[in-house]
Amino acid sequence: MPCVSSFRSKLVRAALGALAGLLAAFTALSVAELVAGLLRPAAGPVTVVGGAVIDRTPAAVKDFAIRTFGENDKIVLQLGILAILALIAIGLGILALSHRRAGAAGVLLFGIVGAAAALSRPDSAGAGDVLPSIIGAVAGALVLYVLATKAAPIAAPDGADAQTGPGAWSRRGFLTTAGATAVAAASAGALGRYFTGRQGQGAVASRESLVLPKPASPAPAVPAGVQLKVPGITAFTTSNSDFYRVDTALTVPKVDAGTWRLRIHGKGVARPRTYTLDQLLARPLIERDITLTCVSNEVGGPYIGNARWLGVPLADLLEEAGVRPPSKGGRADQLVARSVDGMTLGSPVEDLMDGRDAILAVGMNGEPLPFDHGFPVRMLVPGLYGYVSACKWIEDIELTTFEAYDPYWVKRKWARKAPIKTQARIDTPKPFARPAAGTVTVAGVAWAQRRGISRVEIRVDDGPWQDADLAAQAGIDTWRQWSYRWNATPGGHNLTVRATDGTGQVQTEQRTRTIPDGASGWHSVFVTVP
Ligand SMILES: Nc1nc2c(c(=O)[nH]1)N[C@H]1C(S)=C(S)[C@@H](COP(=O)(O)O)O[C@H]1N2
Ligand SMILES: [Mo]
Repeated sequence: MPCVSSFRSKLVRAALGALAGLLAAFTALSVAELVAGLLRPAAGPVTVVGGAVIDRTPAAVKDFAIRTFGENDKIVLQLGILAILALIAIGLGILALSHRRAGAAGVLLFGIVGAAAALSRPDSAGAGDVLPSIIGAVAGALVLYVLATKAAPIAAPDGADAQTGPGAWSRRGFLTTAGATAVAAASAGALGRYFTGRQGQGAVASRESLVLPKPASPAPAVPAGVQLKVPGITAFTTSNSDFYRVDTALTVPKVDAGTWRLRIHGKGVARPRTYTLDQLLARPLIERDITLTCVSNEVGGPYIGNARWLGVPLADLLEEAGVRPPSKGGRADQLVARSVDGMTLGSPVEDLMDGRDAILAVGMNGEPLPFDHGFPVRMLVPGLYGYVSACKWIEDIELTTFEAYDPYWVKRKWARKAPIKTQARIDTPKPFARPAAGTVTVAGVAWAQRRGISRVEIRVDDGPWQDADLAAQAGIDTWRQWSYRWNATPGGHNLTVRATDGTGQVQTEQRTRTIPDGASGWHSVFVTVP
């Protein structure tokens, strides 16, 4: 049966090629991980290619990714990159069976793509960053060449099914080499992860040994009534582990507090300075409850959290540096904060010096900042969305103008200035809940940082707006809880909420997208009362 046999030999060929290609890719990535672990974990190929993809993703696609995958967006991206690599590897492996050199060259080409991505990253540490991708690719290319050589006699049409003779021998040879390669690559990967972990240990130790000083100006006592006793309502203070995380970092920067420095310089800075962490901690610290919100938060969305932050008043440092706000003749109207991973965020100097509690935070809910949230120091400005203010892992502050420089997200079509919009969210009942008829407590949070919340209203279906009960207000920079006792009648109902800020401005009904400066519109929830 010549047909079956040729089909089988084709299948064997494809399987051998696929295996060789996948092993080559596995080797390339593992060796790259080892080299990156020794040099700089952030220069690993999946990290740099992922980072380069994030940098080049159009705003709308990114918004879609955040909306669809939420905080898993980075994992989805990395799995996507690995899946594409695997497909290409299989193709190159099959190609290599007939064209060894071409297959190996294909693997090398990917090394060059990785190297180019590494150099294009804003946090690139220079030419050394190409090494993980290049050395990994060379190892992968060698593996593919050798495996293709070993596979050639088996894959040859006549050798494929031989149970004895040269075919069997070469099959054994191929499988032995393949197995040894898999073991070696896995070991290289494990060693790489070990070195990566070791690189972060200094940072972990510096965080564990950090003792936060007592604030010179403690946060005002939180009024007892800020937290309503309604099941299902969001906690007034978000714990560090529950706090949302939004950033572009594929590997969370692990910064050693001992070697960390913050530089302040630029236009109108009469006295540029560089601070150590100890120098910042020796200054009078303030502690404040501040609600941080992401501009990518949809109406009713989860990207908001409230914490007790401890830090240095930013305006003090700016004044010491000789910076004046534009209204007092200052030459710089934009402050650009830069992080160790090359992210840039720009805030209006006027806002930072208008008396609000803009801080360089070192503490979050009584602990040093978690690595995910910017250890050792991050910026935080009440009233501004995170992308124009809340720089994590900050290391550089440059005074400049909006005219002269567009930071990361502004280059990607988000607004230059983005004060937080008034919003209200229904936390309970959840969408499509089936509460029993009778009294149902509708409750949630509302926020309008810097303005505060003066009123929250609920509307059932097309009925009249009814006042909700407001919890105590901790301050104008935090969210405020509210609740409404609804007499639920059987049927489907739409519950809508709207807030009024402290200036008397009613939250707009007009729905907008998150791009370019934050979503607006009323949140509503549909429930069915059985
Ligand atoms: N270095 C760095 N800082 C950053 C970002 C980032 O991507 N990199 N994202 C910003 C955005 S968009 C927001 S909303 C806040 C989120 O802070 P969190 O992750 O601590 O909640 O961090 C801001 N600071
Ligand atoms: Mo954000």
